[in-house]
Amino acid sequence: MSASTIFLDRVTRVLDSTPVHDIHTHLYDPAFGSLLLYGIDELLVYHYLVSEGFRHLEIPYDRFWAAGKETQADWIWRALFLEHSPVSESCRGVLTTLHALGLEARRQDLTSLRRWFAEQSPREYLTRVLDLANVQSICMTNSPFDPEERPLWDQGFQRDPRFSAALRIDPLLVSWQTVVPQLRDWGYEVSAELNTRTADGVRRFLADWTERIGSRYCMVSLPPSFRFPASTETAWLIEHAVLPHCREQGQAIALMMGVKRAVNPQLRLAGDGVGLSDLMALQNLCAGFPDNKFLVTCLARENQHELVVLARKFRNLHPFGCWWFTNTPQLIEEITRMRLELLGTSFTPQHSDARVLEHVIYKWRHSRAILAKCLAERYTDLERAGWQVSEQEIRRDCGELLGGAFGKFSGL
Ligand code: RAT
Ligand code: ZN
Repeated sequence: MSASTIFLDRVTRVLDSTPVHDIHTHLYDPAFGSLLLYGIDELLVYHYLVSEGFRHLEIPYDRFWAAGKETQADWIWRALFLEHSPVSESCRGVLTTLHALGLEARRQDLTSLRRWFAEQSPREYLTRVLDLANVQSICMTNSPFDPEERPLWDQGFQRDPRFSAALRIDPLLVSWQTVVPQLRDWGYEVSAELNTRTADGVRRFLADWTERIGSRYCMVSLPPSFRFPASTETAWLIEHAVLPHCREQGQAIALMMGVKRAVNPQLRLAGDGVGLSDLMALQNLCAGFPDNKFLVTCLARENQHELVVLARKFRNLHPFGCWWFTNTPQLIEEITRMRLELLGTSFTPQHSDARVLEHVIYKWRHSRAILAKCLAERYTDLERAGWQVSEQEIRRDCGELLGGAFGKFSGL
């Protein structure tokens, strides 16, 4: 057996047995009831599959959205799995998931698959799925502006310790004018005018929600047009409210850069696109605010190298994840290799972005396999350079990559 094959086996074993902290998902604590999505229909109407389904579907968008979830799932199943081979990453994900659950996609029709999921007892099923994915903790995406989740936070509930919270503030930063009346309604003294009182009001809002939900970090997704410094509401609010709030809390701000929302609004959630970000803005933030910590992922492939180089210059910058359109085997491998070669293990290679519970199974299986390959390559090269890598060192490195480095950086 070649040195690289031996390492691949060793690293695969360690990675598979190291529980991961999934630092960004769209899953919910089971207390949120129907907001925690699971089952075959949810898997099939995942927006990654919807956009692929419409490559083949000839029905009008309106008809698709007016149909029930089962009908939508039937259409997608037929278009992407029966009439064409399911070779895309999102389709393969459904198959990996069913296979891991012991279900045979070819033999069972959707009716029998639906029956199987309906028979699962939700609490035990949650544990089974997390075990299959070897996920130790799930970080949610929690928005005070979401009318579906807000009432439960207001009311309070018994938390599942496996689920932590992250405060998502997109509307605050990207559509300030629409948020002002809402904040005022909730008792915060803000005005459309950007002044000290407004900054104080926003900071109070952020502090209240950080406490209410036990948020670990603040988070925002930004369009390619984001600039900093700039005479925009977004830049002003970041500088005068969000960054001081994060410093006060000792927390990081997560910036997800490069999403073009609603490129095709007819596709709804599936209609967002990608654009090149100006990472000069990130450089200015990292240099101008050394006491703030920036967790950053970029959506454009073309931004990945600059992001990694910036992280070499600024220790208050931590790259994370292969986000959304970069969450495909080819790009995960390219990005992960680049990060390992330029940053060692001081980054977080992946998050699942799961929207449906079972997503954690395939996203982590696929990503762990690629990470194993990239890491084994690095160890093989180290041995060629005369450096023996011990089992304990492999464990340490895998622990850092699957959440340890993130925890240290974020002060958790
Ligand atoms: O990956 C996704 O599911 C996207 O729709 C987005 O939610 C993205 O991850 C985000 O957090 O904005
Ligand atoms: Zn997300």
